[in-house]
Formats: sequence, C-alpha cells, structure tokens
Amino acid sequence: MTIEFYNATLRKCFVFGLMMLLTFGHSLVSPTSILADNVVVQEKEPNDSPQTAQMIPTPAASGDTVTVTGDALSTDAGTLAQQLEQECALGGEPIQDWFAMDVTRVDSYQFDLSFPGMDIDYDLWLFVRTDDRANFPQGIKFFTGVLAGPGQEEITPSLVLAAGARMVIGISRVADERPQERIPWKLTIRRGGTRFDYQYEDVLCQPFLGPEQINNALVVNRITPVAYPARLQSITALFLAHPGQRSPAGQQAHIVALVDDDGDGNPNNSRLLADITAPIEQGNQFVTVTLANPPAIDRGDVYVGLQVENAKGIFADVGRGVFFEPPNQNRELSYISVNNGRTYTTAGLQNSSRVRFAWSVRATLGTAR
Ligand SMILES: [Ca+2]
Ligand SMILES: [Ca+2]
Ligand SMILES: [Ca+2]
Repeated sequence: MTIEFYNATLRKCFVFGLMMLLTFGHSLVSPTSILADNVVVQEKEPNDSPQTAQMIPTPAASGDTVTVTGDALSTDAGTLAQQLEQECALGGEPIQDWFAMDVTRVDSYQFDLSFPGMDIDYDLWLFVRTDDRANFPQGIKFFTGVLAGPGQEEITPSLVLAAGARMVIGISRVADERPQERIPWKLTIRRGGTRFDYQYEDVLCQPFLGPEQINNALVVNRITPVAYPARLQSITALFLAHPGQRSPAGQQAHIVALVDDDGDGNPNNSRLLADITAPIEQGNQFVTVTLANPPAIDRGDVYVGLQVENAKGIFADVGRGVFFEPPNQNRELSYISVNNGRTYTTAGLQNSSRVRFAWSVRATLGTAR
C-alpha cells in the first residue's frame, strides 16, 4: 500500500515544537557507564556549516565513548539550519560548530553536551545527511534537538541510529549573559549500553498531520532489536489535535505491541505482546505507556502502534522519516492493518514531494539480562 498525503494541513507551531523538544528531548535517560578506550578529539575550525563539518570518529564498540572538546562565542561564524528556520520559526540561532559521524553499526548512541557556567547556554542539534537536495537544500534532515535553558547540560535519549547513516551534529552558543567570553564545551557520544530508544521520525518542528482517510485501522512501526534478549519497556505515541476534528483529550487510546518471532518483515504471523489502554490527557502530546513485567524477546521483531479511531479524535499521525537514506532507502518500517490485526501491509507513507514518513510511535527497549 502507498499512502500519499499532502502537507497543506501541517501546523507551523513554534510553541508546540519547543514543548516537544523540551518534553521528549529530555525524557529520562540514565547515563551509561563509560568504559575504557575513550577517544578525545579536539575541535578544528573552521567547522561553521554542514558542508565544512568536522568528521569525528564513531565509538568503536558498545561501551566506548568519543569526546570532542571545543569552544564558541555566539558571534562566531555559523550557519542557520534552514529547515529549523522555515518550519519551526526557530531561526536566529546560528550553529557555530558542526561535526559529522558515520554510523558503521546499528546501535544506540547518546549525545551529551556539557559546559561550565550556570549563565552559559549551548544547544545541541542532530541531523541526518541526505542526498535529497530538492527537499533539503542544505543536505541535512532534522532529527532531534535538545535546548534546555542556561547552565543545563544537553542530553539526548539513547537513540538507535541506522548503519550507513551520516549523523550531522550542530552545537549552538545561544546569546547569553557573557557574550564576550569564549566558553569551552564538551560533547560526549556514548555507544550502546542497556537502553535503546527507537525513533524513526521527526515531528518536533513540523508536526505533519496524518492521513485522515484512515479509520479503525491498526498502525504499527517495526522495530528490530539491536541486541537480544530484549525487553520492550515503553511505547510512546503522539496524539495530535486535528483542526476541525474532535479532540483526543480525555479519550482512551488503544496501544498495542506485537512480536514477530521470525523477523521476516511480515507481521501476519505475529503474536500479541501487549494491549494497553492509555488515557490521553490533552491533544498535541506524546503519551508514554510503560509495560509491567515485559517478557524477554529472544529473536525477531517487535511492532508497536495504536488503533486509529477517528470518532475519538485519534488519527494516524506521522513524522518525517529520518533513516530512509541509502543504504536504508528500501526499508519499510510502518505497517497498517485494516482488518483488526488479522493481516498487515506496509504503509508506504510519503507526501507529494516523495518525502517519506513513519507513524509517530516510538519505543524504548532494554537488554533483558
Ligand atoms: Ca568552535
Ligand atoms: Ca565553528
Ligand atoms: Ca541550552
């Protein structure tokens, strides 16, 4: 199945985008232990644009870290991320220091930006390099960002990154109380650990509304655990309030998880792992449900999703796909069932410009040991 939709109904909403950054970007993350073989790299200027981003090494194995040290003034040369400017109204925050890192193996990677001074403010941005210059003229596609207030470290979830992806990392010195002082920053990238946050889409700045013609369907994203045995710890789904439609506020969402033991990309022989009713307190929010005593998953795939119920204001919300670049361009991650889970087909989500999307459903898995 190919589900095509248009961007006409998208909401350009700065407050919403920021709220998402602050709430989801700062989801609870327990730092993983730092093992030996730490690599420390010095920043090399000029690294002031996505094109001149400094290549940095990738942590070689689970438990390894790569640390980059550098500094910035808010008046240093930098580059605005056009996508953020145009879609989020987050313009006016040039990114002074750019880095790039090739993901050689699928794993979780946590990005941690620290700096001294309670009145100093840096922000951290993550993009994925793309060849789709027609839709992304700077060659980068926004993935996520963390922009806490002055003095606060910026820490991402332990994001699962696809092998073959080139991550482009931006460090921005926000105008703060000491603009004349060059302040050092330290970026630490930790690979692996016991936590794996699966996020295939970006809804932060441009919360695309999903296809409203879908109703009473089950929509799920396929997750292939990085390591086994794994445990599904939580599922996080976005529930947008669609203009002109009933609000999902106060409704009960039906959230599901399936296990497909053979992991063949066909969930038609999957079994139900969880079927959870979750209250939606208000619209335009992520709802996270935590599984109690989840069983260990030894092999195969997990599918997480929800039931679309238009009458309750629950639609098939989507975000822009971030890991559909070569060599991952043929992967299908989003599926749909229109017969109550009896059979599923790939959803093939894209807009009229052939930009691909995924259901805005995420999950956290842990190691089961
Ligand atoms: Ca710098
Ligand atoms: Ca720079
Ligand atoms: Ca900040």
